[in-house]
Amino acid sequence: MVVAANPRLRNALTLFSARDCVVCHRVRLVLAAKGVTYEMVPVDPNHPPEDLIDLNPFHSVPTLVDRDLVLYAASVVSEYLDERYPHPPLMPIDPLSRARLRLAMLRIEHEWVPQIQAIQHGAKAQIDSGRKRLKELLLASLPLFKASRFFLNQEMSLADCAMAPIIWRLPALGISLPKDAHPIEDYGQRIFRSPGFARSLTPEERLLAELPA
Ligand SMILES: N[C@@H](CCC(=O)N[C@@H](CS)C(=O)NCC(=O)O)C(=O)O
Repeated sequence: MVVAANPRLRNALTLFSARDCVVCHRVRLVLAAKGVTYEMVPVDPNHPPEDLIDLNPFHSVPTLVDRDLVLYAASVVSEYLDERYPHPPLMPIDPLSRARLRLAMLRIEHEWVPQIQAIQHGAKAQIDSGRKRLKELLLASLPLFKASRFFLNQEMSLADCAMAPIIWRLPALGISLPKDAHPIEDYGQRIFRSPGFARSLTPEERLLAELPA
């Protein structure tokens, strides 16, 4: 392992992150919600740097280095951060609610994020089907956005850290929602207004939508 020898990783906490990536944004939002200071190493995921190749067998971002610990996969990194920095807690305490939120995050990861990646990197047919599917997923979830202040929970949670970066990107992804889907926009505004959200954005991501005044 090359952590100790790498001068880039002298800081206690380092995050290898793309400049515009919905999955990296998820982890940056957790860090921002916790008020944790860290160093971001910007990565072009198509050309991962040597140190990331040494540290992570998948060469993927986000990758977190906390002294000798190297973590990858946004779900693993997010849950670690929530345990390592307990305040404010981003998971409820009862097992049922925790399980529901974990399942929601799994579905976001496996059903929603691939649509975004298709829209951002796919050919015309993939872009069109990605937009259609993402809109369907959003509209099918409308009752959940109406049901509570945050996603499936009354307090902000790790699931919001996975969901809000998607909602932030909707204008840039070319997805507009009908008027009766305003609870989704209202939900977005609630999260975008938190000071942590502004801090979670890279300069590139800041250009994708407008922060509320
Ligand atoms: N399952 C991974 C996926 C993250 C992901 O898709 N990252 C992209 C950038 S947005 C990436 O690193 N792609 C390059 C690769 O996987 O080699 C996670 O949860 O962290």
